[in-house]
Amino acid sequence: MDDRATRESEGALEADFASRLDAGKSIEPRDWMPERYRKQLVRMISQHAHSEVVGMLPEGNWITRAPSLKRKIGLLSKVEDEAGHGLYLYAAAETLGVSRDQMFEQLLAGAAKYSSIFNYATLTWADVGAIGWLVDGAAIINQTTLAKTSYGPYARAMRRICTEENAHKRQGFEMLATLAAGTPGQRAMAQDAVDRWWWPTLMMFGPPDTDSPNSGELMRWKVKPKSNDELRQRFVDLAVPQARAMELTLPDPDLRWDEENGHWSFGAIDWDEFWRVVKGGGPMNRDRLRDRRRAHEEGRWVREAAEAYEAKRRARAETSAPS
Ligand code: FAQ
Repeated sequence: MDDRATRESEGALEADFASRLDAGKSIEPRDWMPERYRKQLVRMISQHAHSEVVGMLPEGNWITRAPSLKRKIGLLSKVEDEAGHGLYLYAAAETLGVSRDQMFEQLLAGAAKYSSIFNYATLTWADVGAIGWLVDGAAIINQTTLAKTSYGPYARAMRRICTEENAHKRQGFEMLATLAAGTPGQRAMAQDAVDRWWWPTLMMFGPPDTDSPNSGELMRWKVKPKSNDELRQRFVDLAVPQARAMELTLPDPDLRWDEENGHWSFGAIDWDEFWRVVKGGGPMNRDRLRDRRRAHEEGRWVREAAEAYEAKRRARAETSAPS
């Protein structure tokens, strides 16, 4: 094919891609897509997968210290769900031509991003409740919109994940509400956890729209249905009445109901802190990577055993296949 014919056929493919998006149809792995669309999805889905897997660490720390059997079972199952979410998301990213090994390599080398929120320490049991209520609550707001994202495998993974995250959020709220209604010491512990997790949770939604280099492209391609600031505002609007229901305060003296626009207006976010954490300078960045590397090493025998089992199964299937 000469250059002109190639350009014309690429133009037709691009037009077809654009019309699929305009018609609200999903893009599937075998469909043609612009290289940049593929790259943006790999970036976003792999970061999301890493967030789920690194996100197991702060709460995982509390499994052996849960205050009762009931709480231990609830937490254990939440952390297991997060491993499953990582799995769905790595599988969705693999449909775009990147291997799971490549993604793990980038994470373990410290070259991949994951959510800033998981670089904060879980100091008390109440932090487990605050993560469920605030962090899972924020993740659901973001992920419910991503369930309508234009890339089919990502959208389907999101629908499944959102169902489970909803249960996590409710579990976290119930834990925190129980502490808030408990002894003065328990109540203080719940309030302290909310004071420490509130601002980092608002940062989870990413930089303000005016400083978000990827949003324009992602929204044009219907990968990201809503902007960072829109989702952050929606989260605040839902969280304020929930905090009030538990009689806990949110650590923002500027939080006010705005009659004019019908939203809660909130104070300035410390974006210097956000970028410090994203660039590796948060309180727990080094610990998280160290623990993730160790977990990967300790799981090596499981991966090797699974591969050996699969090789044996294939060899057996080949020898028993009719010739
Ligand atoms: N942390 O241009 P934008 C969970 C980076 S899942 C670190 O606005 P974009 C479940 C961003 O990557 C939580 N980095 O980027 C759970 C970009 O850098 P790059 C994870 C961040 O993609 C709960 C740069 O800043 N959820 O919590 C963050 O348009 C409890 C410029 O930003 C997802 O990943 C951040 N917070 O919007 C697990 C959802 N924010 O790559 C365990 C899917 C931004 O150009 C326990 N992702 N950056 O070098 C998204 O919706 C989007 O990617 C955003 C960022 C909203 C995160």
